[in-house]
Amino acid sequence: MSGEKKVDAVIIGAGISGMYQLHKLRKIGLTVKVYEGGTGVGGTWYWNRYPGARFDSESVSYGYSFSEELLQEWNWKERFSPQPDNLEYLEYVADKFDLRKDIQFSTRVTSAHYGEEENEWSVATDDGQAIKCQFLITAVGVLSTPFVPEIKGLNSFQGASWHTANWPKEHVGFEGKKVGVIGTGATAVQLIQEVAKTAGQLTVFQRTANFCKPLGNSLISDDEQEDIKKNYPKIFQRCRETFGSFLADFEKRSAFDVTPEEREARYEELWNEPGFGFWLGTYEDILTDPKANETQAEFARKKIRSRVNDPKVAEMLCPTSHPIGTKRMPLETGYYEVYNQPNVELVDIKATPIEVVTESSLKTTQTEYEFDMLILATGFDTVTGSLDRIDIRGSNGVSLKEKWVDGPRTYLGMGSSGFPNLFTLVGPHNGATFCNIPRCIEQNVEWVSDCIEHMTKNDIRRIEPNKDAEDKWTEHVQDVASGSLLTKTDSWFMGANIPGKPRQMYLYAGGSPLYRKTCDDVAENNYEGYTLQK
Ligand code: NA7
Repeated sequence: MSGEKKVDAVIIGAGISGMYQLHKLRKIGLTVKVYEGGTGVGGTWYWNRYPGARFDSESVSYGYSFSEELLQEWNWKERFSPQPDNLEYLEYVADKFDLRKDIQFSTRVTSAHYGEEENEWSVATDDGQAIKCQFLITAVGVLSTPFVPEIKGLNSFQGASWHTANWPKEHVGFEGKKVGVIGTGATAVQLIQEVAKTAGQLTVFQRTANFCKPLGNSLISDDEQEDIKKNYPKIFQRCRETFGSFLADFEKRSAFDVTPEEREARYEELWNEPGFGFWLGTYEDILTDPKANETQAEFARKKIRSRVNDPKVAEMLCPTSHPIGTKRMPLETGYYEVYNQPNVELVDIKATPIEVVTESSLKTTQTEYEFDMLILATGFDTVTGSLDRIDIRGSNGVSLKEKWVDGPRTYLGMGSSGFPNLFTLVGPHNGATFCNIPRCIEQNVEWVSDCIEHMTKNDIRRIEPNKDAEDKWTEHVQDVASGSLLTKTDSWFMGANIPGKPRQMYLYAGGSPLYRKTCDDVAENNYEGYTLQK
């Protein structure tokens, strides 16, 4: 290796968390180097350029809250902002805070090894460079390692083919094309609505039907813009108080505290309201009581049936295999109506599984479909995937991936014992993974920054989670989820979308306010559960 350098902190990733972490550490006076695999900033919004990609959080609740000036300068154009605007916003932030000068683009970190003697991390990158640092901060994202399932012959396909998270920068037109889409998760739902507008023929391969609800997007008027800018403190305060840091929050009553008529009326209201209210703003027992859950699930199925003309197709689109709300609910604009179009076909690949992909087609057990384009909207190796692809080794050369072979073990989702001075932003078991993500990213970044500032001010050189604190937190993460229906569903929350991945809860499901309080208490009690050394 050549050109070994040294900085106080290395940050891996220049998405929303890495960018803010860089800004904060610079303010404390640290020297920082950020490595980013893409050619620009933006993370999720850099990679996911597929047509239809947009926020499913309200734009006003999504942007950074740390700079009043930024809040007042930036105008969100749509209630749920589309990807090109989101990327433009993050590029604007990078310019405004002059972030790029400390970011090395088109570079991936391949390994990071901790050296006990010098209390330093040695970080290597795929351009053959090396750098040393005291603090290693992963800002690698939750949904950033695309998952491509093993489908026989997939590589032999000669037409255009991409995973949605590797969408090309150039314009992709669907006019008159025969397009296949595999998957019907939140990504596919956004994409399918767009492809169906112009494709000659669109065939959607669905394994599991999802509960989707209307997004309720609209343009933000000048008057609304003015109002939003006056109300940012209230908006962010609201986000600090709600379970998932969204604007919506659960009601403090059971679905059975009201009459069936009242319940239906409430579901109707939530269905028609923009955003996630129908998911995270419903009765408090929806995610714990199967009977309560079924009242809402059946309401959603009725909505689907009322929007899809062919009863057989409608039934294929009605989820029956999991409780409503136990997967991230895709938000849609005319998704169900797409299946009324003559150019769109839905294929149930549980009934007729995919057998093989050829140079120009996909064959199920029943039919062969010819395609010009085959799109994989098959999700991600979530939460741990992007950490696993880096060879991270702590004290005594122990590998993080190997330590986590039966599932992650963390303290607060921000670090792991045996890995001193490593902070995993939005890592496994972290409150930020089940959250309106930028809101919780800010909490993570601010907590880590305060911790590092505390260390520098007090000449503390090393911080490491204690094994018993880690054991307790890891157990707590599973306990919190165990009472809920979330654990009953095969979702990416449970790692169940990846063959062979240990099936357990990867997110902290205790809610943002409790997570925030726990982290604050730990810091106030002199970083309880950590060992700090001079
Ligand atoms: P998701 O939600 O993981 O969805 C992936 C989709 O791909 C889902 O419909 C899967 O079906 C399908 N899939 C996965 N593997 C296969 C195979 N082998 N064959 C057929 N179909 C398959 O990912 P998204 O990108 O949509 O959304 C991820 C998050 O991004 C979302 O939660 C939002 O937070 C934004 P399955 O349901 O597993 O049967």
